[in-house]
Amino acid sequence: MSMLLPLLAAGVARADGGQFWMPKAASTYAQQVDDVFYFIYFTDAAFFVVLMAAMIIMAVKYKRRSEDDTTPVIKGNHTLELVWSVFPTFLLVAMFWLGFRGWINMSVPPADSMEIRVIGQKWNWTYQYPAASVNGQELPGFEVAGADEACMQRIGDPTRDIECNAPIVVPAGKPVKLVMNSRDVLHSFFIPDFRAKKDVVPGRYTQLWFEAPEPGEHNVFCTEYCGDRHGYMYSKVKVLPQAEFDAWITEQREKAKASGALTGAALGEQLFASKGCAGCHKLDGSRLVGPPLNAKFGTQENLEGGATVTIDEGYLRESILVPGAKVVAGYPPSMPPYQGQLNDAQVEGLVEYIKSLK
Ligand code: HEC
Ligand SMILES: [Cu+2]
Repeated sequence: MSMLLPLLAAGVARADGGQFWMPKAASTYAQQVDDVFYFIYFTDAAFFVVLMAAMIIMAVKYKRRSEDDTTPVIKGNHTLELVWSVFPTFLLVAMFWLGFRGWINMSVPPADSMEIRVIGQKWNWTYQYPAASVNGQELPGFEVAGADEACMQRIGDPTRDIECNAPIVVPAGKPVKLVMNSRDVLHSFFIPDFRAKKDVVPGRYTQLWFEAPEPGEHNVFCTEYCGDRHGYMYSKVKVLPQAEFDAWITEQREKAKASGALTGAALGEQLFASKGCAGCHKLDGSRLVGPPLNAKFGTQENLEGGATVTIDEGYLRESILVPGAKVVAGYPPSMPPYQGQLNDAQVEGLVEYIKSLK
């Protein structure tokens, strides 16, 4: 009977509004993930009960009773074989269908998503918000640096509050797309309540999107073991009502403007001039030594050798660090590699700057 306990537990409510197996479902696609989980879970549970019962009944019923008990010769049963092949096929197709539907939904961010950059680093998260023009005023982007230094210094101190890391703040009822990369090793961004998880990889950009219909707070964990303080890569998603979010983000942008520190696209703009890019690339659509870089993001590029690529964050990064890897058709491979010349924050800034060019 104790075998059945976890099965019964599936219906037990938790304090956070979730159920025994799953925390509260707090994103638009979370229910679809749970549907697949519970469908597979109860299918397995039902088969488990039927199979174990059949095994026990048959073991008792057909036990060899005497020395001269003989085994009957059975030549197969087409009806039975068809039933046990066809019936599970339908179950598997249903599992595939539920899973595939949810997966497609999770993989494709809606076109009107708000974009936030997430940078993983031993051992905190950094969130970068884009610049915007508010009431005709140009306000810069800003960064919510993952960890409070003084707090992190006390790591290992048992009285320390674990919440050193600043939360990622997002609006309720609006799709948010995270464009993520790592500055060092593999990390993974996981929001259990949203059923959202994606690896955060050095040298590559990965995407994750979600929409949280209700305001609230949810845990963020790193789920890729990344060193001895991996467990401290803990943060929160703070979902605010749209109006509160707007007030928050404008305040942060105004602070960034007042402080004048360059991050993201603004840093990229400054580097574009200071690192010699402007000597070979124009931003008005015309050709210089290299191709113009405005209005390029998201378009297709023809490469030397006949291939084409979509210009995305990964391609831009590679074109800056190792230009020889993919050479644009009709241009000489004359761009110097910037690998080792620019740090990650600088490359990220240049990528954001090129993305922003119309
Ligand atoms: C000496 C000239 C030169 C300098 C300096 C230079 N580039 Fe380039 N760049 C080129 C040429 C030529 C190409 C096209 C051939 C190729 O793909 O390597 C190119 C290609 C690119 C591409 C791919 C463009 C596309 O349309 O696919 C990007 C992005 C880029 N450069 C960014 C930069 C950035 C950012 C800098 C400064 C950090 C820079 N470049 C500095 C000459 C230069
Ligand atoms: Cu990590």
